[in-house]
Amino acid sequence: MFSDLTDQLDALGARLREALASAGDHAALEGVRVRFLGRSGEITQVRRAIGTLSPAERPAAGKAINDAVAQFEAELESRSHELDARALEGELALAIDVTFPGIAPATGSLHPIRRAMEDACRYFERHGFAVVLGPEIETEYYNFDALNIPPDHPAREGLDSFYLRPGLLLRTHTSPMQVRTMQAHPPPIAIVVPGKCYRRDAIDARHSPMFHQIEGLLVAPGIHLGHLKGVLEGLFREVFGPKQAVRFRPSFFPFVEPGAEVDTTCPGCGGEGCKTCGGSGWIEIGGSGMVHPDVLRESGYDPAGVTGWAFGVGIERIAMVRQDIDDIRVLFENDPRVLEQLA
Ligand code: 2NM
Repeated sequence: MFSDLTDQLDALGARLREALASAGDHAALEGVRVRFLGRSGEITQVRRAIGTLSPAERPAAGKAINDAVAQFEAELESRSHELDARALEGELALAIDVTFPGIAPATGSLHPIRRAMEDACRYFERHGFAVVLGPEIETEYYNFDALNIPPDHPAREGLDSFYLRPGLLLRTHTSPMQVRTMQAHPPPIAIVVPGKCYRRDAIDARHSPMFHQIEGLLVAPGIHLGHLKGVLEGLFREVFGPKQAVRFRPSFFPFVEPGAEVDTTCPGCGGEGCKTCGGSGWIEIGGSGMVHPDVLRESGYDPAGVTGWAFGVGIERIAMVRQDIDDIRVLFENDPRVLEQLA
């Protein structure tokens, strides 16, 4: 009887809904589909019952079953979406909360030595000097002979310089590259050579066996110390501030004549006198002079036709004065907390 069929479909629907509610994933859901709507599933048994109905009742019964199957399929589909949605929610719960405050990335910074070196190089490039780099391992010829440093000079001894073998050593200054550049290029020449230098000094607050220098060289007809003073004034204003002055004190270096130590206004006190400058108002920052005729000749230049000056400045000295550091070791220990503070 038709009403029996309706009851059967209703009962089937109720059991299907129960099964759907307890199917927790897609595999379980597929099991439910097979059990109720599969070829040998429960709905097939209901269809078989059509055979017991009168021919007049059969079309309506077929339609009722088909409608029920469509309804069941829709319920399966809806449960499937529900499971997807729940899975997505679970994933989102574990994912990034985009409304949470961000974590600032730890960014590095230039080391104070590198910064001082780049500031100095930038100044010279702006004024038409070429920045030249050279080897840290040099021959005795370029490091000493070509620079008019006599054979009996103490710097030549193994006690003061790092020799790899006789005739070959770690450069003690960057001047060797200046001679190399002069030998390779005719005058006029305007270069700076920044880089690492090595001397066999015991480590203390002011000395490190490896340190950095920037040396400058300007050779052309008519070049004199007045040009040097102006260029150095510009350099110190670039790295220390706008009010720097320059003072020369006569001194001796074998590769220049005359030679002079270079002082600049103490940036710590502006010249008033403080702990940084020992009360004098000046700090010693490098050496300089007119390139010795012997050095020009050895470089292939004619001292009768051109003159030139050269200077050397300690990069660590610049960095220490700028950052108010009183121990050079702070620059080489590379404690990240200190570097962060100096950034
Ligand atoms: C200094 C002091 C004085 C210097 C001389 C030369 C060269 F190669 F042209 F002869 N380069 N650098 C020089 C002169 C360096 O450093 C304290």
